[in-house]
Amino acid sequence: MTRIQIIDSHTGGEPTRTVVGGGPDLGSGSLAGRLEVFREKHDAFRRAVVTEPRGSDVLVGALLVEPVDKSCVTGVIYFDNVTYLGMCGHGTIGVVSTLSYMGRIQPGEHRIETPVGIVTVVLHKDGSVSVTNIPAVRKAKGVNIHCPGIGNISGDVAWGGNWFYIVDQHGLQLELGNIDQLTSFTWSLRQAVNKQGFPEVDHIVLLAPSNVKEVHARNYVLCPGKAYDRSPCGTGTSAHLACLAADGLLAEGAELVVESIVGSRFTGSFRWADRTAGKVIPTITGTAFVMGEGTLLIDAHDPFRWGIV
Ligand code: PYC
Repeated sequence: MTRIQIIDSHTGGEPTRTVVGGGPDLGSGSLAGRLEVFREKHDAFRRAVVTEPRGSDVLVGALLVEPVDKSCVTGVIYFDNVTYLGMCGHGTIGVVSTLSYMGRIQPGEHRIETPVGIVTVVLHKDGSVSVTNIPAVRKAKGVNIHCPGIGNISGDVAWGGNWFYIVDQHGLQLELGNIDQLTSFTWSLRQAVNKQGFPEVDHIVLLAPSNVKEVHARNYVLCPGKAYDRSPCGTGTSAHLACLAADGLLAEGAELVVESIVGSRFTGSFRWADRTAGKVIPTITGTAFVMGEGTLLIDAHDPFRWGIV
């Protein structure tokens, strides 16, 4: 029997399963290198942790690893039901709350190493967490896509730790009751964006105004494996901030409050990293709650021990 120690949390409704023990040996290379070892040699471990029958399409995994940079409290590699993520905002907030629950960190500032760079986090005394992300940037503005069955759509392609196509003119109601329609719309859009010059895009963001006065935008975010983000998506909000900054629609240091399709909120802001290149350093604040801990058991006789493939 193989044993994997996990702690489950959710950030604004979006779950993170942090692997705190029993993970595969990925060596001692860079985190980007170790992510590739994970992908090439231990993909069954990813499936066992986050996919059915132990997990579900919405679950994001976070494998804690030794950081290369010893000023970091941990290294972490994120993964979901189909792939690996360079960074994950809701996941980082979940990891910080998990480390706090484990007694590994106290309120204050800490550094966490990810495959795409080091992020700085602040665990606030009230339990909320601010993540200062790696630089975000808009790659292309007003990218016109022809989507079969939908028509022509225009959106921005931006990086916030993952790649996003961000659309605000879509004519859809961002309501939980419309999840099937939103998912099929964004899934078609993703195929079209990928075929029409942007193969790197693996998340789609739909934006709309919110009904709540203090909230600046509501979003629906499609993740790589077709699940939708229950949180407002930290890397998606980072990419959104890069677009607003590039268009001069949000000032450096001003707050952007974004709500997810389930009504949970992140507050974001940015500072310029390189104004000429349009690069910003986003900070995202949200709250996670630890909701379970345990040991996953991998029984050598179980035909579905590595997930249903
Ligand atoms: O919060 O960055 C995020 C995220 C990515 C995928 C799901 N959540």
